[in-house]
Amino acid sequence: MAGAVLLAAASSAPALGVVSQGVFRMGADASWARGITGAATPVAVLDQGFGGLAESIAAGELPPLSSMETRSFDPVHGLEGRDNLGGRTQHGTRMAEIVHDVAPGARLVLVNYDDIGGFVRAVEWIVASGIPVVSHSNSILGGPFDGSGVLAQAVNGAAARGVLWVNSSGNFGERHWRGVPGPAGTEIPISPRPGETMAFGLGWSGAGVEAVLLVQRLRGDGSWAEVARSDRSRRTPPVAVDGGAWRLVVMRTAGAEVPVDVFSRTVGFGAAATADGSVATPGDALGSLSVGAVSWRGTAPERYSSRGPTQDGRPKPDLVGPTYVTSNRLFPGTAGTSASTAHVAGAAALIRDERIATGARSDVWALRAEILRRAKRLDDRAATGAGMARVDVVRPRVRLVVPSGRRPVVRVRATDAGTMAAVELRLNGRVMRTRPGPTLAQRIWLRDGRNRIEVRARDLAGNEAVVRRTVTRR
Ligand SMILES: [Ca+2]
Ligand SMILES: [Ca+2]
Repeated sequence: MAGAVLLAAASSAPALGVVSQGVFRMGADASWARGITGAATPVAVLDQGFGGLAESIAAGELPPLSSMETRSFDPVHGLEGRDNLGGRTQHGTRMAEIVHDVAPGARLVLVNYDDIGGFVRAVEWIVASGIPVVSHSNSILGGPFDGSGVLAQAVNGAAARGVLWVNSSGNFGERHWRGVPGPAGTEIPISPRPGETMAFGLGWSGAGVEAVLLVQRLRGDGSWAEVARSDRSRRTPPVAVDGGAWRLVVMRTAGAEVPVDVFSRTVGFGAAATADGSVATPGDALGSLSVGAVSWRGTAPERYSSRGPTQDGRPKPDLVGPTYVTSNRLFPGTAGTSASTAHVAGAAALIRDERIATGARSDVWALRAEILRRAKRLDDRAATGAGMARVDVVRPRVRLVVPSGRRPVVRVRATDAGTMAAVELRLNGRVMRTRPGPTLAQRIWLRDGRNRIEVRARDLAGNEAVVRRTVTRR
């Protein structure tokens, strides 16, 4: 009978979820091996909407609703919310799935908001609830982008009260323009596709300066008609494109000549785009741990990944996280700095738990410093900051066996608490064999005298062990 009950329970249990490749890239599994899963660190996933939540839970990609907490600051659409363009969205659900993949023991608190007012109320609620880590993968395109805007101040306030705020730097590397517009206006060419919905924002630093952004469409008579313009929030409403030729005009209407940043939610700026300074807000906040994007397979930052400096000259992002991952098999290839941010928030929960377990300080500044210290340095520091986020910073252990004789079969076995990437065998400086995974066996021909054998073993988090041995044959 017990067997039958067990069988019934197993067949009605949710299917096992898929785990993001970014988990292994960061070496989160090395923490799991020590029993660290984030159980001591609740994580708030703050987003605009959590569509598809029930389906995700049913698929085993999120815990049951009874073991999560939810809170909505969208009075119209509730937790389901709407995205920046007013559409239905599953964005928050994807982000929660990633945090859950990285830190499966962390209690998830799903919080959504509709706009700036809702964002500020959500931040206050998160701080009052004592949640130590926030994953926020969104940007607002109305500036300033110098860390002094309303959202940035809310984030700074949360950080000052003990919250590690992890924020996407944004996907605006090719959707950002910077220039000094005159009172007559400066044109920014755009080529939207029919069916696309556009939205834009702009920002500047400096008291007394005012600027406006116009969205214009070409008329049949060759003149330009205004379709939309930025409002006091320094954003345009969404504009649906039904064909035709379009352009933007950015115009300074008051104050000194200062650089103005223009951001686009969807259409790219092509050759007119400026990658530098493409961090929107609140990724610009001093109190934000801002995250750029690198494919989990590589080390080069994605072209779209926003990079600093901020309008006031500070470097951002602070680090990068893995992206283009699958955290739910129905949605392969979740991309952008969004996915990277959720990975880093999950990693923060694991690292905080480790610090608690070892009696180390677990406050926001100690935690932030350790996350940055553990990052794997990459090229292009302007786009990658301290480097690729990782949990595992321990090198693999390597066992190398070289039997006697002139033509021995050399055996290598690497062990690691994380996941092994590859082992490589060199003889007298030449690569003899490279194998994915932890083991390698290779017959080698030894020459008279001294032979140098070298093994390199690398885990997926990029920690490399090098073992060298000299063998002499006569
Ligand atoms: Ca998953
Ligand atoms: Ca390792």
